[in-house]
Amino acid sequence: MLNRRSFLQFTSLGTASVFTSKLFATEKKGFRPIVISTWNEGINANKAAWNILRSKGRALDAVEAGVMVTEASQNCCVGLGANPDRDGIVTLDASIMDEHGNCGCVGALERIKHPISVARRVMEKTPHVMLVGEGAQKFAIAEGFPLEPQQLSADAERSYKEWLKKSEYKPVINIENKGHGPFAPLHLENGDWNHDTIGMVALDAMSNLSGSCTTSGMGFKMRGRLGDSPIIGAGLYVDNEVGAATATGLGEEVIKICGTHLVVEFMRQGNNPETACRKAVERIVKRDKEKAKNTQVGFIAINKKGEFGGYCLQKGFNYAVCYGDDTNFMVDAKHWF
Ligand code: SD4
Repeated sequence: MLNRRSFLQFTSLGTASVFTSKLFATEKKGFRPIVISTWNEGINANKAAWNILRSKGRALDAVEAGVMVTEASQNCCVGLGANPDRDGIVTLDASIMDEHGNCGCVGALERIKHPISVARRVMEKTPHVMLVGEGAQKFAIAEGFPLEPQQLSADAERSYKEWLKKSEYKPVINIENKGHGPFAPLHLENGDWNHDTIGMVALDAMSNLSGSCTTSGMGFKMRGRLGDSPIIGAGLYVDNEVGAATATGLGEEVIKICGTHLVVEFMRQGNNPETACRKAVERIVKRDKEKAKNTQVGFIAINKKGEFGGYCLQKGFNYAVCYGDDTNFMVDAKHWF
């Protein structure tokens, strides 16, 4: 069996994707601090989060700083460069949750670069949990967030024009790792375009958990549509006694089972993170197997010990795991079908 030292050497070679939380579950090893996040872009996001965690910073600060990297990136579909709704407007959703069970969310936010930070302000500065649309934008401006120009990125514009030819809404499985829109891949040459969502959960040196989730939602969605990402218990949930989970994929299916709350409750019952995620995936399958066969949903989770895991419906979902200066690697999640 690999000992921890040889495992770390192995992971630093960047070849650890064959390992899953099973390894940790069987070895009963956890890590603290630790941060995990969805899809390939999670690697860069984890780096920013790790900078905070490694110097004994708060998990909440780490999960905000981490996903801000993705929101600001020109090289992925999260944030203002992302695909628009079917009316051609980019609308962003985000949620954040801390170790005290405080949470803040924004939905259908337009022209603001960092929805995750607005979500945090909602949590910290208002008596509410969620602000949406015009009201969320008004609040952001009052808080000093600049209003960005209303214009599609060149890539989103190209995808949108392509989409308009058929105007057909059809989610594409693993679009996050395929390209920029339902007609992806458009930008796979350099492997850059691979997102419309990032979810991140972290455990800090003080043993506190937090999580964040930020998205442009499904490309070419109906105007006004919200997915799971800004909904506490669906796209994100944190219980500091137990663990934290976040979700990606077709938000409607996640909302219907209160996905991340369910994952955390499964961990509370003693399941390790991977098993908890698998059981939530199973719930989606049981509800509507035929639909599940053509849908992608992925969950990732960490528990209070720093054990981690993920599970998804279809092959192709991966997540980034970081618990050391040189230990930041991708894991291919196990899949149901
Ligand atoms: C949504 N769950 O809006 C998001 C989309 C997503 O990777 O996760 N894409 O339904």
